[in-house]
Amino acid sequence: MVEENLSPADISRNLKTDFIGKKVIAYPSLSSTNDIAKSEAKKGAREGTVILAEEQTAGRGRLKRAWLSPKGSIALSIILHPTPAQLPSLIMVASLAVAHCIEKVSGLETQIKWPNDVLIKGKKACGILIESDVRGSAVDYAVIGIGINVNLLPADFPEIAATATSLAQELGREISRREMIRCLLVEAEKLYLALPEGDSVFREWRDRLVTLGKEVELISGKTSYKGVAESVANDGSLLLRQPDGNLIKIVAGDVSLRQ
Ligand code: BT5
Repeated sequence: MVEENLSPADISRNLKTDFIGKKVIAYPSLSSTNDIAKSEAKKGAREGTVILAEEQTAGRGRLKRAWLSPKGSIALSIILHPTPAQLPSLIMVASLAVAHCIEKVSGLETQIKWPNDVLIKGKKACGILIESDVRGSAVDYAVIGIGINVNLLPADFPEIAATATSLAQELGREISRREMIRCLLVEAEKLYLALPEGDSVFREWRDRLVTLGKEVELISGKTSYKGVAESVANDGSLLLRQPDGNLIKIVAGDVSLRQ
């Protein structure tokens, strides 16, 4: 392996951010960085605090699905205090930060798949889980959880071998997780701070979505929809043109692209 365990100082030293990553709490092993981030947020952790784990033993995806994050992955969570209006944009901030940094650090091309995956050559290299606590009309806190397959080989894990990839698998060599994490924190802050300035983050996210213009099958809750993924709204929901011509708006779901 290129690196041993990462220390908070490795991440924070001379980091070019104002608040994200100024405080990093690192663990060799954790159940889920999102769970610890949520409990730190409840205890009043300041905005930008990052929870990092070398491995997760109970990493979570959406809808209680498991997220595999053995040693060699990146598993981190960032605590933020967005406004209610910014909440739906956090998935855009996170996926663009990951796409920018994979491209910058490894030179690999990425695709963003609605709503929360970053792919390389059509396979999943990263998953993002945003969780928040909203009280009345105020957001108490939000947590952006990011898992990236960096220096692991999906072939070693039968559950994901067919659908996942990693940076090491695509490059044929390991890369620096430290460099990738530092890049992610800088990019995430830049994109987050750009949110109040207009819709540039939304437009870049929309334009990078590999899902748009394709025939898709979409499962949302217990319902399955077929149609063409026509566009996205600026709250992040997908606009699906059904075969009967109806356009429906879907807030969350799983998409598979049809051949
Ligand atoms: C996600 O859910 O993709 C969100 C994953 C978020 C993980 C981060 S790691 C830091 C933070 N702490 C946490 O506990 N979670 C966050 P979803 O779209 O529901 O996809 C889950 C599905 O992805 C699983 O059912 C598997 O099929 C697949 N999967 C699991 N582990 C994977 C991996 N390492 N690489 C690629 N695919 C994986």
